[in-house]
Amino acid sequence: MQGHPYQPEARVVTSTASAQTSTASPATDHRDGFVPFPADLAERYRRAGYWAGRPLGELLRDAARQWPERPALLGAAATSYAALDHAADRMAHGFLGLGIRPGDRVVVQLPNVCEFVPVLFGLLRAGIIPVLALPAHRRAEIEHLTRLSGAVAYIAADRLGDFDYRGLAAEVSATVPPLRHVLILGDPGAFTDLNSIPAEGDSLPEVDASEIALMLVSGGTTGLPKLIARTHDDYAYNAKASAEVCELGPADVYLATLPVAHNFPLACPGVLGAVATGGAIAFVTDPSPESAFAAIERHRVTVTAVVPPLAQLWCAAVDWEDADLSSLRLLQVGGAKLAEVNARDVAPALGVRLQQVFGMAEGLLNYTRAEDSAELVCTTQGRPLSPADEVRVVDEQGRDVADGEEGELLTRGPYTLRGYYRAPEHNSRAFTPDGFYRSGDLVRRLPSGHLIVSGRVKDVINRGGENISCDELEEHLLAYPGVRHAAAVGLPDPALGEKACVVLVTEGAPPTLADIKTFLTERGLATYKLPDVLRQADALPVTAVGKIDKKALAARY
Ligand code: OOB
Repeated sequence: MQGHPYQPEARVVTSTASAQTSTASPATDHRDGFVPFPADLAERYRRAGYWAGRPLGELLRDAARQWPERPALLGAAATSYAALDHAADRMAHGFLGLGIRPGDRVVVQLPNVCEFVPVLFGLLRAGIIPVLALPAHRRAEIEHLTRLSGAVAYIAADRLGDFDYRGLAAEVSATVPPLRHVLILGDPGAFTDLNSIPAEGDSLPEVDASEIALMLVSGGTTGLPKLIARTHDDYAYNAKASAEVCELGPADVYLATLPVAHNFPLACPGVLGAVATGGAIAFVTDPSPESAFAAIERHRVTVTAVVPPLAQLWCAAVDWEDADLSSLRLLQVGGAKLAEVNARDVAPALGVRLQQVFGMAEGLLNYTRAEDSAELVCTTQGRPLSPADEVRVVDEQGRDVADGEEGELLTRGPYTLRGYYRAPEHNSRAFTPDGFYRSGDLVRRLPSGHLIVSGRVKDVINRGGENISCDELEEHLLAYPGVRHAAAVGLPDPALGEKACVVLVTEGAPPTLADIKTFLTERGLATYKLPDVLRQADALPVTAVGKIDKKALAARY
């Protein structure tokens, strides 16, 4: 198919694979374009016990065996682990009964609702690969993710707020023919009711733990969003080791406050960490203090994860919201840099322990620990989760710098990807020849191993924890009539950390910010990528090599 953004090629694509070409038909085998862990390292991770060789679906099986009567999901009513286990099996049979096969990809775009959990485990148990889209994604992203993954089905809720996902489903299924099934949670309209699919079957397929379990969407790269294929082995380790660091257990109640398709609330330790340790899980679709505090009080929530702007808002809100937050023992904050002054507020304002988390969907996770001093917790973004995480901090020439000096963070380890899915050309730049992922983050490392995030070299705006690829935004802006040059830059913002500013060089009458927002929305771009500020310029500053000088540009405004 023409214009496919990936190269369907050999079964195993190395990180230095050649340039992209398009061929007559898209690859349908899920392993085409997957970059596996090298065999020797995989063996080492297995032997050291990081990889248990058990598929993710078994996490729930084990929990149901160990704690059948304990609450797993806290919705309008509680669902026990035994009931959740059963519901996940029914889902798995239902998907297979529709003709979706193991290895097929399914785009899942559900809000933070309890039903997400049986859907996820149903897919995992059937060996079907969920591609986890964010509720905020719109036509541009969903169409791209569907094509890139070669998805055969799309699962969404009927609506969230004032957005109707059935309209989006209609558009995407019209333009991406391999999409054969649209399953809707709620009122299905013209589509299939997710809860009506046949749900009986004799047996489920054997799932190989070294295979792809699910795909996460990367926010932090150039151009269109990339897919991160996580294996059962690596993701189970990610969730279990994170649960251990956070001392999660059966008495815990985890609240999914951030969108659950995101790695942080999903597996750091999040929903999967809670399942692995028999804890209960509650969800909110609205993270405002009003709604989240009510959920914390009602469900006696003990742990949750937020982005820095939300942490700030929650700290302020204790002055006007009188909910009982006494059950909360741990507040994880990450996704963007938490300023030290705001970090110092958390414990006294909310009466919880703060944990800073510096992570990425690509893998590496850093956590501050329970035993760390208040100083470390408030001034660093934590240290690597695993003893097998390899972290290098390098200068522009790729040479390791001394502790305390700033450099780019490179990493490799038992749960860090070895290449983006179906992106050989990008992979040749995003990884070193020996397989280290170039994070694009600038850090300083302390002798204790703790990292302080000090900036970034990648062209991304981190808008309150949501990463916006400048390339992607600029590409859309250049399609606006009369726009000759476009540049997106992050500007400091007290609430968001950074806000998105676009600078345009135009012919004729310049558009307003509202014009640009309408235009981008019509092009199907997710709302969190819409600019906050628009500036007009006669020309854009360029560097010595002729690239747009983003630093100079940001300094101008
Ligand atoms: C998390 O994952 P992503 O994939 O949405 O974003 C990753 C990027 C990082 O490379 C870094 O640039 C930034 O977001 N970031 C932070 C940070 N946490 C993430 N920058 C400064 N301080 C932090 N604490 O954002 C994510 C995934 C798992 C756990 C937590 C966060």
